[in-house]
Amino acid sequence: MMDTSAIRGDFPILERRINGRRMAFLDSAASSQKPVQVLDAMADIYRNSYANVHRGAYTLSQEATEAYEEARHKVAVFLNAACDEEIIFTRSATAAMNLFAYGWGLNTLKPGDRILTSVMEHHANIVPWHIIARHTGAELCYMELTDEFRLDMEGARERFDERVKVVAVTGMSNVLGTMPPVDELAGLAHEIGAVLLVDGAQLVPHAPVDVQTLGADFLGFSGHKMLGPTGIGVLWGRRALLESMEPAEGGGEMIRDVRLHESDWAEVPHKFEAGTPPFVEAIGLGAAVDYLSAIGMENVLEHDRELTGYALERLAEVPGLSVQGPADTVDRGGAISFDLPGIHAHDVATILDQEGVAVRAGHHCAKPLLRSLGLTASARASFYVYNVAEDVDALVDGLGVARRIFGLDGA
Ligand code: 7TS
Repeated sequence: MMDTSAIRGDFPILERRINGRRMAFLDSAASSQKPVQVLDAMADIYRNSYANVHRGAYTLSQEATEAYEEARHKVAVFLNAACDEEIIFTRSATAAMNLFAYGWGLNTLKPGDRILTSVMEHHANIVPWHIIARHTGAELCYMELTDEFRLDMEGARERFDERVKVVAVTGMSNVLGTMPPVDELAGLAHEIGAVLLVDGAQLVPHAPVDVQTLGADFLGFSGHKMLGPTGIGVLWGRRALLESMEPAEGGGEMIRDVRLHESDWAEVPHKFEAGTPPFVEAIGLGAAVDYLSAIGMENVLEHDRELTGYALERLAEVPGLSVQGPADTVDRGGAISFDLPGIHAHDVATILDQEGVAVRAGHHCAKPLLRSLGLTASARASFYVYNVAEDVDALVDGLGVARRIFGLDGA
């Protein structure tokens, strides 16, 4: 199992006090904190080996290029990708999803085709499809949820027909914590000849992912939610599909030849990495992957599950509070959204901050989902490798303070 106190020692920011209190950082679903190993890896490049990649014949450029390609290899191994070329570095999960939507969707979809997604998606897996649907005449369709906040597979099955060309679904909801059955969705998608994109922004940081058994054809995620820096993300895709896909951006580094009126693309992955890539950030992500691999992703998942189970139990003690998400920890990650009737989520978050507890409040960039739940906002606590039971206790104590301030404690 995990040595949480040793892990906490690697995160300098956790020593901070907030409003005079021990900090309980419960917003890793928005962005995680960074261990010294990641900070040092990035500082080392800037201090000792910094020059643009894939250009110079000189030593610094060669060292930076080697470190960048080594980071690609680390990510490939982390995901068990068939080869390093299947790893496309992007700016973020959002950019990865947009790259797929523009590169694949814009050039493939036609009027009458369908894009199938779910109501629990983050805007990053909805809005690009609105744009692509507008450009191509394809139609966006949705899979719904059950009353237990799971994907309604019975209803979903009826949506799979020959009109569906792409299924784009989250691997784990950032609001509900729900982890839909990706393998089953992959089977359904492939039966009708559709491709499956998994939004792995929450899944990849929190669970072991083997792209050779996952069933997806494409997977997008961000570095900053998995201990890495901002400004780096990944689109993994099956090599043959990436080779047949058009680039979404043109510029330096992505070409084999450029003439006055046309150009030819470089091989994957470079075809999709126009311009100077965020290579220092990629190297930081490589260090984050090393860190997570040393812990073991099975252990990360188990740790999240234990904390989630404990938090669900403790939150049930708060009168009136309702959790939006599965009530148990089966196929459920550590993002727990809740509503405390009588107190707006932003007030909850502000009072919790006074108590040193950081949670997110709002629509979580999932407005269609919040609307379907009859909410405009909720508060959300989310966990990662450095969280401990004491953080959950601080959250529950803080909610007691909020209830007292708002006169909800029955006094
Ligand atoms: N998909 C999911 C499921 C997400 O949770 C997020 C970010 C994204 C895509 C987009 O990732 P980005 O790195 O490109 O921004 N989710 C959140 C969140 O829940 N709170 O802040 C960001």
